[in-house]
Amino acid sequence: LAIAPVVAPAASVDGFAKQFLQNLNFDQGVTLSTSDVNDQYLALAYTVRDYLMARWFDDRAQQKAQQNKTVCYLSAEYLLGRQLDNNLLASRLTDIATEALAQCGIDIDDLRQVEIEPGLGNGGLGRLAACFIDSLATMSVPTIGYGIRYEYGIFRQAFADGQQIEQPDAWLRMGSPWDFAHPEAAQTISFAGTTETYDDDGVERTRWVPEWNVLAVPYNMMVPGYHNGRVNTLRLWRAVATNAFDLHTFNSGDYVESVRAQTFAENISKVLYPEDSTPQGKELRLQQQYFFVAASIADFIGNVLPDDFDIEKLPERVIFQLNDTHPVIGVPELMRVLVDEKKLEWDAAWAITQKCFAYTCHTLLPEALEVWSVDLLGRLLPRHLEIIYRINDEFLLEVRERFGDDEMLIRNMSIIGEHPSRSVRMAYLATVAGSKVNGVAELHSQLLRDNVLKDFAEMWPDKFTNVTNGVTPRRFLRLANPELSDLITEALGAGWTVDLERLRGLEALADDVDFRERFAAVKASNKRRLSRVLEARGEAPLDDGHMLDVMIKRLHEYKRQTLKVLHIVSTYEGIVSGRLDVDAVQPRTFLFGAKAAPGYGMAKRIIHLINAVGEVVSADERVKGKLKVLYPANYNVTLAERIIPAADLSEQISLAGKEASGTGNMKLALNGALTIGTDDGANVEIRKLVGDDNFFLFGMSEPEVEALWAEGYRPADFYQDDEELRRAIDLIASGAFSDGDRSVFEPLVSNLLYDDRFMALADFRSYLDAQDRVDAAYADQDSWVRSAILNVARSGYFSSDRAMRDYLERIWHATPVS
Ligand code: 26Y
Repeated sequence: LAIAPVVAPAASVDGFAKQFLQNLNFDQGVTLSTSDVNDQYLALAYTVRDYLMARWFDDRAQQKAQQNKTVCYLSAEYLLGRQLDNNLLASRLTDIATEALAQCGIDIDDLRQVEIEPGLGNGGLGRLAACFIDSLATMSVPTIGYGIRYEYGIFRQAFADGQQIEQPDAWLRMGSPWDFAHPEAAQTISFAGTTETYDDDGVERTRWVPEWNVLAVPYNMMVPGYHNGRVNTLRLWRAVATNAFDLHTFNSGDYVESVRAQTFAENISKVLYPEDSTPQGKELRLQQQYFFVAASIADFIGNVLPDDFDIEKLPERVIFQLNDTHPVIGVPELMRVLVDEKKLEWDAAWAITQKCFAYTCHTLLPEALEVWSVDLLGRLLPRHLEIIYRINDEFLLEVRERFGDDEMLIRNMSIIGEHPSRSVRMAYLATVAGSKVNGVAELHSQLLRDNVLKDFAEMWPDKFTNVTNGVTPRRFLRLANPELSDLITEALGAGWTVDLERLRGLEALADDVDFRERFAAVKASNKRRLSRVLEARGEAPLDDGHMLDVMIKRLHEYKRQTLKVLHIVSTYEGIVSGRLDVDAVQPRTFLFGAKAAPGYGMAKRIIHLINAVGEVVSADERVKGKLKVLYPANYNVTLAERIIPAADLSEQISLAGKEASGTGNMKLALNGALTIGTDDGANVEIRKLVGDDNFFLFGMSEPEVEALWAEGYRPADFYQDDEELRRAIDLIASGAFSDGDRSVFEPLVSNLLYDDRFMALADFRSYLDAQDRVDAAYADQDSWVRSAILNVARSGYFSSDRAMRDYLERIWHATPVS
C-alpha cells in the first residue's frame, strides 16, 4: 500500500462542513440532530485541527532535518486563553467555518462560549509565554514551548459575602481537543536515592542511583503562526505512574496497595501552584520543576535532534530560555546528562551548558527570588546538589581571581546561601550559568544591574541585557477588538497585524473629526458588548456615558489596589459630604479584576474591602449615576479580552521600582485606554512613546522611593497632614463598609497607618491630583479621543513580535526559517 501524505480538507465551505459532520459522527459518535453544543464545539475544534495537521507534520520533520537553532522556551506556566478563535484566525478559516456551521444550522458564537480556557498560569509571566510562542510561530522561528499539563489550572474564583473562595479548575472535564498524547515518546524521570562512583574503563565516574521514577508523557499542542502556514509545538508533560511495581509489596500479595502507592507520582502534574510571588519551598513544586525540565531536555536531545547528533555541537542547535527561576534545575540536569551519561569532561560540559541557557528575571521583590533548602534538594536530587556545589566552587574561585579574597563578597555572591539555613539561590545559579540575563523592561533591567544582581553585573557586564516585554497583537487587538481592527485596516491596510509599528499611520487621523467619531463609536460599542457579558455572568451592567476605569491584574500589595480604593472612597465621601464639586466629577465605573493567592491573607482582605466599598457605593442613591464599582469574579484571559477593548482608563499604579514590567498596561494602551500610572516597569516606556500629554503620571520616582525609605517612612504622618486622606481612611475604619463592625478592616487600616510597605499613603495626594486631571481631560471628549487614538498609534513597539526580534538578536542568535 502506498501511504498517502496527509491532505488537509478542502478550504471551502463545503469541504469544511463535510469534515465537521464527519468529526461529529466518527469522533463524537453523534448525529447533527442528536448532538449537543459541546459535541459541536469538539467537532469544530477537531475540524480546525485537521486543517493544521499537515503543516504541523511538515514543520516537525523540518525541525529534525534542518540545521537551524531551535528556541526551547522552558516555562512552568502558559496562560493560553481560548484556542478556537485564535486557531481559526491563524489558519484563515473564520469565515469558512462560520458559513459552514450556519449551513448546518449552528451559530458559531454559541460554540465559542463552550470552550473552557486552559488557565495553566497565574498571570503576567504565564501570559507572556503564550504571547511569545504566538509571535515565534508567526515569525517562522522553530520553537518548542515546554511546560506542564496541569490537570487543574489556576483556581476559579467566586465571592461569598465579598470574600474570595477558590474552586478547582477542572478544565479537562469536557474533553481537550487541542492536544495529543504521545505515550510512545514518554520519558522516565527519576527522583531521590543516592550517588556512587564507579570505575569506567579506568576513569572514575559518578552515577545517580535513584529511588523512584515517574513517566513524563508529552501532550503536543499546535501553535499556528498567523497566516504563514507554520505550526510550532507546545509540549506539555503529564505525570503518569510507571509500570514498575514495588515488587516487594506486589509479591507480598498486596496488589491493590502497590497500585495505589505508585499512582502517588501522578500528583506531580495535578495542580498549578496559585502563588506568584512568595515561593513556599514545597517539595511538590520542586518535583514539578525537575519533572518538566528533565523531560524536556531528554526529549530535545533524544527525539528532536537526529540520532547521530554530535552532542558537542548542542549550542549550535538549541537555546533553552529560562522563564524566571522555575526551570533553573535544568542547568545541573544538562550537566548531569553531559558528564554522567555522555561522558564529557566537566570543563567541556560546562562550556556547552553555559552557551545553551539564558535567563529572564521577572521580579525585583527579594521575597520572590526562589531558593531551595539544601536538605530538600539533596534528598530529592542528590546528584544535582553535588553538581551545584561544584559549579559554585569553580565560580567562587573565579570571583577570588577577579576581586581578591573579599570574604563578604564571596558570601554575598555564593550560589549557596547560609542564612537562615543553607539554601540554593536559583537566581544566582541561573545568572552564573546563563549566557545572558535579561530584565523585562528598561527600568527593571537597570535595577537588576544596580541592585539585585549588582556584583554579577560588575563581573560580567556584557551578560546583562534588556528585552522589554510585548503582547501579541493577534489576540489582544485583532481578535479582542474586531471593530477597532476593521477601522484600522480600513485606514492603513491589513499589514499591521504582523507589523505593529504601522499603527503610527493613525497619528495623522487623530485630528480627523470623522475618524475620531468612528473611533469613539467603536469604544462605545465595546462597552455595550462588555455590559452584555457582565449581565450574562449575573453582574450589574455598565451605565451609558460612564468613563470605564479599569484595574485588572493579580491582587498584590505592591500593585496597590488599596490606593485605588482610597481614591474611590475619597471621591464617594467627597460627594456625599458636599466637599466636592459634583459637576467636576465625571461619571465613572471602576472595574476590578483580580485573583489573590489563596494563602495571601492581606490580599484577600483587600478583595473583601473592594467588594464592601463597591456594595455601599453602588447602592447609595446620593452617588447614583455618578459612581459605580464592579468586581466580576474569576478574572481570566477570556474576560480580559472583553474588558480591555472597552476601557477608557488604565490603572498602572504600583510603587515605583516594584513592577518588573506589566503587560496589561501595554494591552490597554494598544486598545486606546489612557494610562494613569507611576514611573514603574514598562509604564516608563509607554509614557515616553505616547507622550506626556496622553498619559497621567503621578507618584514618587524610584530614587525618591529609596530616599524616603532611607530617611524613615512614617505613613501616619501623611495621614495626619492630609484631610482628604484622613477622611477616607476614617470612613473605612468607622465600619461604614462593614455594617458598623470596625474590626473587619482594622488589620488593613493599621497596616496602612503603621507599616504601608508599598507607600500608598505617600503617593495618595499625587494620585488624587492626577485623577483630577483625568476628570478634566475626560470632560473634553474630543481631546480625550484624540489622546486615545495617539495611544493606539504609538503602541506598536509593544508587540511581542518586536520582543522576539530583540531576543533573537541579543540573546538567542537564532534566525527564522524560510
Ligand atoms: C516561584 C513562584 C512562587 C512564582 C510563580 C509565578 C513566582 C512568580 C510567578 C509569576 C510572576 C509573574 O507573573 N511576574 C510578572 O511577569 C510579567 C511578565 O514579565 C511582568 O510583566 C510583571 O511585572 C511581573 O510581575
